Amino acid sequence: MDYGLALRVYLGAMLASVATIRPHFFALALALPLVALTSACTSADALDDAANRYVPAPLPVLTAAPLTTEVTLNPVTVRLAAPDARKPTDPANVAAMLGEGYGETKEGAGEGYVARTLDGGMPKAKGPNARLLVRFAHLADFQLADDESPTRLVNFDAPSGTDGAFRPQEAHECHIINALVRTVNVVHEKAPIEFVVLGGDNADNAQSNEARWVMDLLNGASSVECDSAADDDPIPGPDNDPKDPLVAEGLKMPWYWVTGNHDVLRQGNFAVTPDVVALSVGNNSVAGARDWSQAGGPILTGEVIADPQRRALFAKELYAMVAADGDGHGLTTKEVEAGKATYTFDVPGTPLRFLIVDTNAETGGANGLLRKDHVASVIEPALVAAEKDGKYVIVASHHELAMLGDGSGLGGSAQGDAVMSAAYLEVLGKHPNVILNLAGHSHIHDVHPLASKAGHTWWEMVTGSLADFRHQARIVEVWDQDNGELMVRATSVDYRTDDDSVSAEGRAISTLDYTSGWGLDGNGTTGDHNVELYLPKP
Ligand SMILES: [Ca+2]
Ligand SMILES: [Ca+2]
Ligand SMILES: [Ca+2]
Ligand SMILES: [Ca+2]
Repeated sequence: MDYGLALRVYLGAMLASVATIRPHFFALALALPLVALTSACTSADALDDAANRYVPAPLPVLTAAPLTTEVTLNPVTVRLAAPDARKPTDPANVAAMLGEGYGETKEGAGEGYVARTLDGGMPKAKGPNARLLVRFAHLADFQLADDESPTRLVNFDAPSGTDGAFRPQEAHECHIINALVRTVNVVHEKAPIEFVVLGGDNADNAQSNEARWVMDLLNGASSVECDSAADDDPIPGPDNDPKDPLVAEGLKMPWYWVTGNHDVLRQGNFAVTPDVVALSVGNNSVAGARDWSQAGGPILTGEVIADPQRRALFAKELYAMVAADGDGHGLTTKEVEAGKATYTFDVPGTPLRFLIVDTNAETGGANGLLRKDHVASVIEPALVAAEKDGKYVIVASHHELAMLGDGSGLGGSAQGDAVMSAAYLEVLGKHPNVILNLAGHSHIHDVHPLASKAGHTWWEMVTGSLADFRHQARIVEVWDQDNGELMVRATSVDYRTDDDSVSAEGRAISTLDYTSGWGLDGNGTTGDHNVELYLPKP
């Protein structure tokens, strides 16, 4: 059966209406056969003995990680105007296209900063005592996937609306995240990065093993193996394929949790229910998952080997996992019990306070959902307290302001108590101390001003994803210009692949996806990536 065709016929109109959320949109067909999927899981003896798995070797110490202001990395072959017809779900197509030169990148000139002011004028000259308040990294949308999971929907992958159902590089994301961590650590050595703020969609499919892998990669671990059920080894030997374990270097600074729709919803769209939990630990793939027992990991439907570690997580269970990990990454029992990862933290020695807002609709749907009670009882009091305490507020959430909705849309249902984008703009805009909104979700670097009716204007910055080419993080600095203004400087950075063949292969394959029109160029346009954003001091 052609699931993609069936899907397009079945939900064609809906496809058109939500195409703007394509990285998050793929799970359309789950409406189909949920109940039939909940068969019993196979016995644990189908899993390999952990003692037989490889012991990975640590990567050599990385010595340099230039920012994109110094050097850019660009695809050699670009054919965005004419998407290639060869589906990247077929490993033979990927191999053929790599052979034709797709996937190659070359270094280009660095790209300087674009200065942007709220009124379009020139920024004022800084004073003699301009001061850096904070330097942090924003890492958005890893979408780290258990690509062998029976809840995957690979057969729905298609250009445009459902192109997030499968990424040919998704198996490599584990090694890509480690490469990114390695890169951020070297950038940090040159100029300290105080902490990392995640962008949400850290995991792809609300699974327990995905969340564990994300945390192990960020924390550091002697072995992380993003390989569920059977221990696969598509290229025999250690350290040479995406299903091999790696030594996770771990970030040299604390990191703060932000929740995305893919962290708490099946495939980013569908509420976790007991049926979904049963399906996640079951052995039946209806819409396609990768089979890494075969060369190149072709797509399999039907019986797969079950793995109890794939269990889908309810939001409270996920937050309990995060809160129990290391320093809790911003979460405490309060957020766990509330089932909402909304919290604040201050940057010591500065007037900066972060307000992390959980914008996810646990009732389903990829768009953001804020409920009146959460705004009135948690968000608004946090804003009032910050103003009283003389703090400048950076609001970080997965969804940008324009991506809030009423909970409807694929997999969701309209909620009567939703605070829509226009209303939330006024909630934030009542407080002149709000200086920056920070978001992910759209997989493209984007920067724009926000203006409330109350007369407050500030910046919103969206960071592209680490799942898709160009796989860039942002390094963000906030400066007091000593002239009555603040300046937010954002610098994109590509992950380094030195001595790391698996993450290099991941980039090549994702570039191929990009060149064939099956993905996005997450770089936005000039003025959206390397930027200096000026605004008056509150
Ligand atoms: Ca795709
Ligand atoms: Ca496996
Ligand atoms: Ca393996
Ligand atoms: Ca191997």
